[in-house]
Amino acid sequence: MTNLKNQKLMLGLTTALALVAPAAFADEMPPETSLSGLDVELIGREDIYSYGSLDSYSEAPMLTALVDAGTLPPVGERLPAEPIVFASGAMVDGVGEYGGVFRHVIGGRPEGWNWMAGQHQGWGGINMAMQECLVRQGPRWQVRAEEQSGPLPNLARSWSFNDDNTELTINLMEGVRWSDGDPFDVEDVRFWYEDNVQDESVASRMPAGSFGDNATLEVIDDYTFKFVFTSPQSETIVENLAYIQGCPGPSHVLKDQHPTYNGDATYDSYTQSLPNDVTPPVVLGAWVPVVHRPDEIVIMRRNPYYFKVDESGQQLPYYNEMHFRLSTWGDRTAQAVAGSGDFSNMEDPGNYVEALRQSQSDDSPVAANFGPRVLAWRMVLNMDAAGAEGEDEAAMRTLFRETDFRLALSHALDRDAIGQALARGPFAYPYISGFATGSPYYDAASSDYQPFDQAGAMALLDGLDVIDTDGNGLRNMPGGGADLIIPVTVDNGANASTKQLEAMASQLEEIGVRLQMRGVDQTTADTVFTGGQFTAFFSRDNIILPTRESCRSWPSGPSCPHFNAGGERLDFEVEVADMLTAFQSTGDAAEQAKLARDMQRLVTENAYTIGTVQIPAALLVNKRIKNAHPGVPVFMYEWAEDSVIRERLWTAAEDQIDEVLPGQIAEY
Ligand code: BQZ
Repeated sequence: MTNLKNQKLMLGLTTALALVAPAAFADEMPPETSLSGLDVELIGREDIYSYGSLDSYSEAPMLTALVDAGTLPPVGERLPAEPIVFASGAMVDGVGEYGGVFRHVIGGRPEGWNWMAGQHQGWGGINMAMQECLVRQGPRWQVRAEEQSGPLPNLARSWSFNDDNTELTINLMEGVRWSDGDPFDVEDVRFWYEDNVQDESVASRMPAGSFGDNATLEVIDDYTFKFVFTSPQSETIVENLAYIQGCPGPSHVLKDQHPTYNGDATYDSYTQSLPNDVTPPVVLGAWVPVVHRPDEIVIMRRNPYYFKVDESGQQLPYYNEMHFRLSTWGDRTAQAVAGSGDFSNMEDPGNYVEALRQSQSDDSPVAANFGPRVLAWRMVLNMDAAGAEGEDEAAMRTLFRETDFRLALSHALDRDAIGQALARGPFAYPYISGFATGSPYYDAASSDYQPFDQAGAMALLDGLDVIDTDGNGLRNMPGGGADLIIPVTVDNGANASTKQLEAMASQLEEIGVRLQMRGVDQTTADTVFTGGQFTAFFSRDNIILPTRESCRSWPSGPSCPHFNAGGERLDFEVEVADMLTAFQSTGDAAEQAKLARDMQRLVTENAYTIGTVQIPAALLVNKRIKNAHPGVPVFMYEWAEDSVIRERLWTAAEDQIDEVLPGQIAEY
């Protein structure tokens, strides 16, 4: 996989491709202006962290007091024999000082702490602060191209395939403990996979049967297991074991709540068994939620059993406390620019110009660096006609299965106008479907562009007998049916989404198609989308890798994508599904790039989703935060909250923010 950050290489590749590859489509993508700036020194995988034992370990002074009081075992007994050791060479400000608070502001709200059952904790980095996953993707942004051999290890320390790549043996770290001191071991992984992922009644982030074409798990010993596949796989499949899919939960807490082990439990009671108003949950992450004041704040305290250290033997993280102020996504950027928050992914172009203006001043608490375009917006049409409730919905979904219908909607869009409605300036670029241009798999020459063409759009609808038979200005369903009014669900807290949907609606109205916006809160939007409970759905998605939250955009499993969950696959979808399987089963980067180009061609020429625009994003981190490496992308292999490696961040004593709960740890 070419390295994401090496824009010069990418630019060279793209130029080379443009010179060599013939124009594949009548309408090629327009030229793109990149806003990404920084050149960053790329390093090796082992230059970030490795596993090993050190001569001695130390801990945050507040923990020593608890050890002296007999509340905690000594740090050497709380750490694994060979913890993860972060290399100082990759820490721009070196090993850190303990203490203080890292201040997040987020727009989401904790749904509950049972992440294995699909509950989120409010997004914006809170999920990743609590969860640790088998492998890790975020820090890969800084790994040089020739070492991009797959995900980084984490709880899974190493893995290997058998001769014909049909078995993947995984070796777990030994001696890791949950935040309540309970040992992490293979039973946690088995419970995650067999009783959450593979149990169709659990809404896990990895749908049943979607991993390795329904792989089975075999336990070998307390720290070793293997997946057995029905067909050969490759390193790529291991990417699925990263956040958000591959993060085991505490089996010693949850098994008793699961219907398979408790006859009085239901799947609903299981999902709700770790309610957001009961703290602290048991976690593996660097910080533990100890206070949740609804709509106000989640306060997290360091996890005394966290299994990572710096090269001097200091147990991580450095911050004793992490805050998640429960506000809005726009306020996250406003507070970062004002200096009252420490972090923001700038992703609402509506506030880009003002945020950039303020961040340019010398005394600004933050600096803004743009990356490539990784945030893309699209409307998906539910094509699962068989799963529709009622004749009208079934008829609408049947119409959505017509490629000419989707192409008509795509051609009806003036994407330049939508981009400018979002934010004046050079930010927006057309998005059709498939990979965003910031993906290493994006290829402009393989992208069929649907330019603004109202006449062409109307001709396509006429050809489908979708015409205005009653003269009221709205086209009717084929055969003189009902007016064509498409309900579209959208997160009403996502300004950039609602703005674009309004622009899209007014443009489609011009060709006689009405969108009926259904605004819901973020948690409902997430549930509606992943449950396929919508006619149409508008959202922002960052389609960079076909192995991350793949069910949101690709036919990557029996009930994927969410917008054709149970439906019969369209012909091109069958081809894309086969390409995805081939993509996961080859370790050959050139073969993967070709498969990705073919997937991009199919999903764009068939308007699999109805894209609007894509934008670059900029990461804002307060200047008092040390080790926030310059150039961390908002999203590449994962969101910046993972890529910036928060367990390595620290603030000098004189700049630390006072803790709200000094000296405290989670009490179970
Ligand atoms: C980043 C991210 C970290 C989810 C969420 C949110 C959910 C989606 C998506 C983003 C938020 C922030 O994105 O917008 O900048 O901090 O959390 O997880 O959009 O509604 O379901 O996929 O990641």
